[in-house]
Amino acid sequence: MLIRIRRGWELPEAAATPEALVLRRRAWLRAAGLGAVAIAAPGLAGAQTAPGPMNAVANSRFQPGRDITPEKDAASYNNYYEFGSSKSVAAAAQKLPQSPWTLKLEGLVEKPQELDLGDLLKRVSLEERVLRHRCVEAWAMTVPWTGFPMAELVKLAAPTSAARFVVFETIQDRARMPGLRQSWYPWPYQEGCTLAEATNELCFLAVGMYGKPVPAQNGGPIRVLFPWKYGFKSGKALTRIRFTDTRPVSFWEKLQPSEYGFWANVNPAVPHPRWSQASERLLGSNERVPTQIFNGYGEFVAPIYAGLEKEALFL
Ligand SMILES: Nc1nc2c(c(=O)[nH]1)N[C@H]1C(S)=C(S)[C@@H](COP(=O)(O)O)O[C@H]1N2
Ligand SMILES: [Mo]
Repeated sequence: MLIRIRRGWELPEAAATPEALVLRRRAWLRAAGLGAVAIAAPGLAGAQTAPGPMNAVANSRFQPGRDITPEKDAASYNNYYEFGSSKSVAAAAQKLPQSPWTLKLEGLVEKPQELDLGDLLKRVSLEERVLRHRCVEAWAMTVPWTGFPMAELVKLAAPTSAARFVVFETIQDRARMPGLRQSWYPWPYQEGCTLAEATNELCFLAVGMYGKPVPAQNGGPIRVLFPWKYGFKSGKALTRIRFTDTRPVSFWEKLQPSEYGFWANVNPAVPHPRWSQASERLLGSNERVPTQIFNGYGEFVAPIYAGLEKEALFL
C-alpha cells in the first residue's frame, strides 16, 4: 500500500462530513440584490458616477449575489506564507511598510518602468467592485475592493508582440517576513497568467478594501485579483510584474504540480486530489454554499479558454 505523507500546506479546512453541512438556499432574494450590498458598502450606494471612499466610482457590473463578508473576518483569516503558514498573520504583517512602494514593469515590454505607487494611482481611475474570492482550501469571502483593471497597467507597459504571459511577483522582505526563512518554499511568491487573462476585465489590481487601503495582511499596498481562479493565483504585495514568452512555473505549481496547476480555474466538478471542491464555507457566517464553475464568472471569462480544452484548466 502506498502511504501518502500529508503536507502541511493548503490542507482542506472542511473536515466535517458533507451530511453535517447545511446547504441553505441563499441570498439572492433575502439580500434583495443591491440592497444588502449598498448597506454594507457605502461606496456602492450612490449613483454610478459619484465617487465614494478612496475617490472610487462604484462598478456594479459584477454582482456578487451574496452578502459581503464582515470586514473583520476578511482581515483576520489570511493566507500569506511569507508571514508563516497560520491564518493569523495580521499582526506580523503590520511590520511590512506600505509606503513608499515601487512596482516594476519589466520583461517583454516597450516601456519597462519603475512606478511609484502613489504616482501610478494618479494615472488610473479607481473603481470599487464587490468580488467573490474562493480559496482552493474551500473557504470563500465576498469583498468590496478598490482598484483598477489590470488591463490599464498592461497598456502602460506596452507589451511587445512576443509577450504571452504575465508574472506577478511578491516583495521579499527578509527582515520582516519570517516565512521566507522556510527554505523549502520556492520564494519569491510568484503566480502568473496569460496575457488574455491579464487583460480580461475581471483581472483587477486592488489597492483598497472596504473603502480603505488594503491592509498589509490582505496584500497591501497592491495585490492582484483573479476572482474566477483559486485564491492562490491572487498574489499579494506586488513588486514586479513581468511579461514573458514562456509559461511561468508558479509558486504552488513548483511545490506540488500534481495538486496546483498553472490555470487553477474554479470548478466544483474537479476535486482537488485530496478533497472535494463541490462547496465552500463563507467566512463570517460559516454557511456552506455550492461552488460554481469559474467561481460564477463564466460569462466573462469562459471565452478565454476556447480551444484550450486539453489543458488542465481546473487544477
Ligand atoms: N504573496 C502571497 N500572496 C498570496 C498568498 C501568499 O501566501 N503569499 N496566499 C494566496 C492564497 S492561498 C489566498 S487564498 C489569498 C488569500 O487572500 P486573503 O488573505 O486576502 O484572504 O492570497 C493569495 N496570495
Ligand atoms: Mo488559498
